[in-house]
Amino acid sequence: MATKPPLSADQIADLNAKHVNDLDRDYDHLCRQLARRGVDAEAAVAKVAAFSVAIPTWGAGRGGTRFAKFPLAGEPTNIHEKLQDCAVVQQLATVTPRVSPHLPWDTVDDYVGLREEAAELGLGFDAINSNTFQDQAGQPHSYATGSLTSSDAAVRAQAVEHNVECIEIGRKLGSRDLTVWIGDGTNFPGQQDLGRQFDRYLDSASGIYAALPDDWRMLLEHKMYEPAFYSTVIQDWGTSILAAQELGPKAKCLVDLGHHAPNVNIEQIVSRLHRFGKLGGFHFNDSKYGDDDLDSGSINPHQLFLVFNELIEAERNPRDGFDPAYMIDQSHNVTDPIESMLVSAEAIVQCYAKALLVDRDALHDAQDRDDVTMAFQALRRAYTVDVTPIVAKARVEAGGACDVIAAYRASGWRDRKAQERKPVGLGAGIV
Ligand code: PSV
Ligand code: MN
Repeated sequence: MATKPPLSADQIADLNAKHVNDLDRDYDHLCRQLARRGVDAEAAVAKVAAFSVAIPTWGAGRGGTRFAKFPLAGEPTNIHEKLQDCAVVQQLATVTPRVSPHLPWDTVDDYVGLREEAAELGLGFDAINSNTFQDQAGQPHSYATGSLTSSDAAVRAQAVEHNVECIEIGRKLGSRDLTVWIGDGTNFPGQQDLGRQFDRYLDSASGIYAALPDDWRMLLEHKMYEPAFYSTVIQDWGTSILAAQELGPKAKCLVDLGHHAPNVNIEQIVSRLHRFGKLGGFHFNDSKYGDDDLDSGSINPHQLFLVFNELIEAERNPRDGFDPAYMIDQSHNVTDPIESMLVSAEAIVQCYAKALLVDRDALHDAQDRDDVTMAFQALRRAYTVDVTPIVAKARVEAGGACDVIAAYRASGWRDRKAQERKPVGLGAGIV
């Protein structure tokens, strides 16, 4: 398995050659425009250069729905190939230096070796995601009745043990967060006692919490519904923060942007969680109806901007600390996953950059004077700026591509992999 970075720096520089003059001109023009408003574009470039978002190993493969998966020639079929594809994303986008693995999907015999392999590709490991939402071959007990909240103590013990094993593996990989999402819930009224089910969750989760190293966090991910369709145990941020408060300071809440009721004010949830020191992380994606799988910023980039606006407010007023784990969590059903991750990373950084351009003094001053129009204008003026040159400038200075999609397509990566990698079978994908 080749473990050097997939593309060479010269290749990327060659691909950039025809864009850099235009980029410099566009960037200078934007700097002058922003300077007239008293906004420092260079400061935004520096912040963007320091920003990063992890990418999910499972996002490197073609996803699917419960109906079908349509494989892509050359898509990765194991963790080693997934790491290579993630390395391509990082080389071109430069803001995705870590991958978030999912166990047991990414199980290997040698995790120390896997960490070295990733490091050679220029990657580290982010939060470990446990999986007790499906049965695995050879597992003694089924999760058909739930996992951490099952009425069967042996099932609960198995689910706790899996999470503890995830922590042990994560230590070898250099992670410091365990993300726990469970699909537990019910499909019928009366199927389970809603209160006792939550009690069982708290009891099992405290068993996992007890195994956390001192510098680790347990990120509790809520989701309104799916796979359970009548009730879900950890269904919203209210239940999530109650559980996190009960468990202790190392337990935080993770907000997956697609896991809320339609039209919920997610930016306000961000603010609330931060207020009580429980904002642990994000799964970025977008959603039109009830899904959680569309590409970040593809449906509602304004919401993403407003979320970043709250994150910047939180960073400026860190209270007991501000260190959320950012990760993309999407299912790429109809695109080349590398292209989706490149475009999504760019959309996320663009919304961050726009939020950086908000004139905070003007915003706070307008808020204090109850000047509604000017408060909204402070946000609108930043949102309408085309920040492409700021984002591209930071990326090119970090050795990445000016035009990420053009560079990726010119690299011929997927066609080469289609020749080398074994084909993927048909079947249902991740829902
Ligand atoms: C559940 O829908 C989720 O958002 C969780 O984060 C899972 O780990 C991930 O998707 C993959 O199924
Ligand atoms: Mn998620």
